[in-house]
Amino acid sequence: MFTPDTYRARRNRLKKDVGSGLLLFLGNEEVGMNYTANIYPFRQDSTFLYFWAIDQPGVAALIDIDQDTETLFGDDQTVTDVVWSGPLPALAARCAPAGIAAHAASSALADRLAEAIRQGRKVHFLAPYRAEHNEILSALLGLHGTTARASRSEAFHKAIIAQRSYKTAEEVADLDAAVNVSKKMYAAAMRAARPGKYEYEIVAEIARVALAHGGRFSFPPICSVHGETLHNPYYRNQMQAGDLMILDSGAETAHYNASDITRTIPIGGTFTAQQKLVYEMVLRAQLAAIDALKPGVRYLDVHLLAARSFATDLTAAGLMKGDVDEAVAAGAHALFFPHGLGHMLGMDVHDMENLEERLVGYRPGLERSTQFGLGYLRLAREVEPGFVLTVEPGLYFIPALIDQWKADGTHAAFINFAEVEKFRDARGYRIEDDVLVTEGGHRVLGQPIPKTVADVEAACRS
Ligand SMILES: [Mn+2]
Repeated sequence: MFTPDTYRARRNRLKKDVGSGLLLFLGNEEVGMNYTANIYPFRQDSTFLYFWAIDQPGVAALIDIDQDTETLFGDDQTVTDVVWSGPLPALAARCAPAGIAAHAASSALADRLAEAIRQGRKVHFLAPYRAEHNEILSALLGLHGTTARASRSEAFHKAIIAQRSYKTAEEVADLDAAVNVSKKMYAAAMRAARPGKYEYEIVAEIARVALAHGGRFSFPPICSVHGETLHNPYYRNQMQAGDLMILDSGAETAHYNASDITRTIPIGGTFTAQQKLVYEMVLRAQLAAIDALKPGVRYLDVHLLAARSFATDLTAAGLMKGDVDEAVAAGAHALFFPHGLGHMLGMDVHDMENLEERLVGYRPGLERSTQFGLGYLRLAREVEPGFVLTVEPGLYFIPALIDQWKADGTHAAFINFAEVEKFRDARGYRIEDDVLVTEGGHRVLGQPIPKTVADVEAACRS
């Protein structure tokens, strides 16, 4: 996607920001699903792609900041590899796209690291999110009595976050492209979501669109008429007229950028009066939250703005009572809105989550809340131009949670449980778009995807 100069500049900035020592990057390996040769779809680590541009398993890279060297480690294929997997460029050729100066056999990495450790030099590495990386790091670095996660380099994490948080014009263009694939996915889903169909038939429709654009899903879609279950990749419910389907899905482009979009779709093409009432509360909260986005605004405050919008509307509808600000401060709205407003988006659908949300979405002096609901907010810090994030408020009627709060009297001063009972079977509603923070404010990425009641109903009937 980029020229070798871009990758060199990214690595040079990294060296400058971390300052000294060695930077170790592990590419991802193939992982067996039920036996070694039957693998999960291979996905390279996003940080590895960002700095080294190599989308194949079996490679690692090392930067020696003090000696100003960069080395790619890997092995050329054997003839047997070629028989099964076809020919790949030699390791030397794989260095070219990212302008990597030197390469060596995989076996040389352990020696290089052992020498650095003997000399008492600092080897920076990232917290592993795969079990095999934990093992590889332990073996390479001789981590005794500690996990690789515990001894990861926070300085390395921070230096990567300092680059990946700010999307360049080229990256934004690719994120726009990802949302435009989503637009087609949602057009297909809204056309196909008819009474009598199964959820998996909708997933099949959107998979076809994602694959037909040379990419794939950016995460396993949530597609459910039980949207009140927040993560629900079940797909086996048959949809009935009057049901409401939450579809939360995304496309990954051929250049590894993700979209993450949610729409709530009436099965049969028309929202009932109660569904329309709740849906429009979510739409109002989402539009207000998007409208508030500009440089310097804390995303925590945008989350709370959405929460106040919900509390205001739910109070007007009789489901909540008392003072709106007090209700939100207490967290009473989380009975209906138990998750965060959104998260960073980029090459990862929860961008850089492996580098620790505390470092990506929070900062010293702004720590994560322990309150139910607010504690799930992944992004709270001030947003800046170049940030791409999701805005995804939702309202949910979760019978188990309603029953527990009612039995315990939780926030009884703010919740009108008798009225909530009338919405017991109203299920889940969420609307999500992807937004770029700009110097002047914000821009919703991609071409618009239907989200007013009238536009969604029209798309479902087309
Ligand atoms: Mn999301």
